[in-house]
Amino acid sequence: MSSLFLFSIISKYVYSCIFAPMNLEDIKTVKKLLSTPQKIVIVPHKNPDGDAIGSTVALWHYLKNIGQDATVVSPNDFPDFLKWIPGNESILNFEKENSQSKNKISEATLIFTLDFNHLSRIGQMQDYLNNVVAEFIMIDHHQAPADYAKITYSDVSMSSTCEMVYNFMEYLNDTDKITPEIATCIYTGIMTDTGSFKFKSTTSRTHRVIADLIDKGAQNTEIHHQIYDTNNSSRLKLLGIALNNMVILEDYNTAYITLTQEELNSCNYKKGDTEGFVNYGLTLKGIKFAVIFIENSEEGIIKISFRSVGDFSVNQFARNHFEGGGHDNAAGGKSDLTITETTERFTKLLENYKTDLI
Ligand SMILES: [Mn+2]
Repeated sequence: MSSLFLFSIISKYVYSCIFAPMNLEDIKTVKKLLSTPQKIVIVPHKNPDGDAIGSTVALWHYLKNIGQDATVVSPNDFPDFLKWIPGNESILNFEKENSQSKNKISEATLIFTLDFNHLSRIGQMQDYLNNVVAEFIMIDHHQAPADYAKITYSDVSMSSTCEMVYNFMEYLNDTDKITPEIATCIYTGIMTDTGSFKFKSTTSRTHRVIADLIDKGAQNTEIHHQIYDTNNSSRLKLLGIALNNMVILEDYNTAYITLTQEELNSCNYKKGDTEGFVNYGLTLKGIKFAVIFIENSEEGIIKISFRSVGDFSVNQFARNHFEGGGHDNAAGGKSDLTITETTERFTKLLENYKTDLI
């Protein structure tokens, strides 16, 4: 056997492991499930972002339109900058509409979990989902999926769960059922998860999907405006504090930002206000690793976001040191130490990564 031939077999195998479209058997199973009336609950992760809300609400529209009984139940509230998404008003908040949410979950025959792959990502809701009879369908692009779903559509090469929801509808031969509302939801999630189509996960296919969504009624300029032009003076003031606090560690091509609870309070902090702050570190020339540490007195922890450019895997870094994880270039984590102790520990850890970062 020639080595070239062997190489082509191995690379095909590796390719099929990394890039994982839904297999035919799973597509058949989904078609069969959706050909009979189901009671469906769709769940995003806790503290849902644009991709989590976009994908769950897009799927909700689609399932309703094909005659299914469907409800989105979110583990908690979602940020104001998403509160214009068509259909967002139908989302049940598990924390605030607890008994209604529990009823929907206990009656469910089918549960979709979107944009996460481990039930620990849904907080208190986990206890209820562990004990249901419903079958699970997971659609997600994070690494290391857990094994709780009957159907696992997991593909870490995907830009977003929203792009996967588009694929999901394509697998079911239903892209002609994409309404302007669905197109808007999917567009929003792809846009927010790709940093407006600039992250490495953005492929030519992503752009083809986006083009089709515009053809199907997504108002792209309006969506950008709704998501990004929502600053108020207190959020801009908070950004000012964050940038002022930025520490640049040139030896490690790393920049980090800290925000204490007191600083947040001084700017009337609301959930979502610090969205995107971490990315400012990466706009510095030469910086490969950017981090933000945000104190949360209520939970008694420091919440951490990690971003990188290039090969440095923040997913691994967050998993190894800060009880978190995510993607290669974007991940989250937490620390039980004080904010000063946390940044000290972080800076010390960097010594072990010097060769990866220079
Ligand atoms: Mn996502």
